[in-house]
Amino acid sequence: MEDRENSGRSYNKLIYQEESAADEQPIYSNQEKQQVSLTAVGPASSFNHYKLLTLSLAVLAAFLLAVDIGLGVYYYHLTDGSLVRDLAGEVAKLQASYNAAIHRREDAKEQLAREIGKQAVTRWELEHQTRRKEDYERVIEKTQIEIATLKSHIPMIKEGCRHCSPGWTFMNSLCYFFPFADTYSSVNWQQARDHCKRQGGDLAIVDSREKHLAITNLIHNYKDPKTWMYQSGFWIGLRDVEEEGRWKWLDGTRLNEGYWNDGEPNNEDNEDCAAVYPRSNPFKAWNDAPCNFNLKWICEKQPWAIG
Ligand code: 2F8
Ligand code: CA
Repeated sequence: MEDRENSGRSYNKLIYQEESAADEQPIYSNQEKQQVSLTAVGPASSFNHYKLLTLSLAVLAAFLLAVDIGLGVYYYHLTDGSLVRDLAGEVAKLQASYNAAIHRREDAKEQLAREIGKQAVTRWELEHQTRRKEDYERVIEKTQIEIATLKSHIPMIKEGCRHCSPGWTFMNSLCYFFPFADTYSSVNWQQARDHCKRQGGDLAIVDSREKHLAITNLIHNYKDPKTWMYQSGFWIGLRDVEEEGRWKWLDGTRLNEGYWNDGEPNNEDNEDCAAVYPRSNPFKAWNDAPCNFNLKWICEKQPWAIG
């Protein structure tokens, strides 16, 4: 209580001093004033701080309000303004172009499937044509060999025309007949011999190397790789029918030099008749076969008088 009265007195004293400060001598020195001010800092200073705080809060509130209003305006523009409409339009356009792209992709897929199908057909056709081309090439190759062979026969035929019957070939001073044409079917040994005899000849007697090479050279081009080797033989006039293993030509002479394949003659199935086969090695061109087996044959006969 006493303190409060003291402080009140000090406060009145201070006011009084301020009022009379202009025309009176200073009662206190500066140092004393400072001491007075320090003793008077209490309630007045707190009041200023409150004012400052209030003012700051008011400014902050005003600022926040402004931000709030700004955000509201911005949000309005976003949600209700042209920006949103523009974005919605863009999204719709993007959706439309996406749909169109999907559609185009589906179309492209179908087109691709159609093209793949066409390509497969083209590939099959190409394979087919390639096979046909290979077939044709084989035929051409075979035909060219046949043409060459036939050309090589021309001199013999020309000569044969002077010395042999039509269809017979003149070789090594004798006339030979080869039933190469398909019109001649295969026959057994005796039927073959009968055919030759009807033409004024007999089955060929191949009793010299020259004759043998001329014959094998001629039949070589008639080798059919698709036919079993033992079906592409030609009967000749050689048998061991009288005595097994004692081979004799039709003119009664004994066989001197034979051109048997390896392991032949083997009389495998009562094989008493000899045949010549188109072989790459002409020195292994003979085989003994059953006389009732069907083969082609080779006839020979004397030419007309040479002169
Ligand atoms: O293996 C050789 C053998 O081959 C054929 O018989 C499987 C021949 N047969 C005919 O020509 C009919 C055999 O003569 C020949 O020895
Ligand atoms: Ca045999």
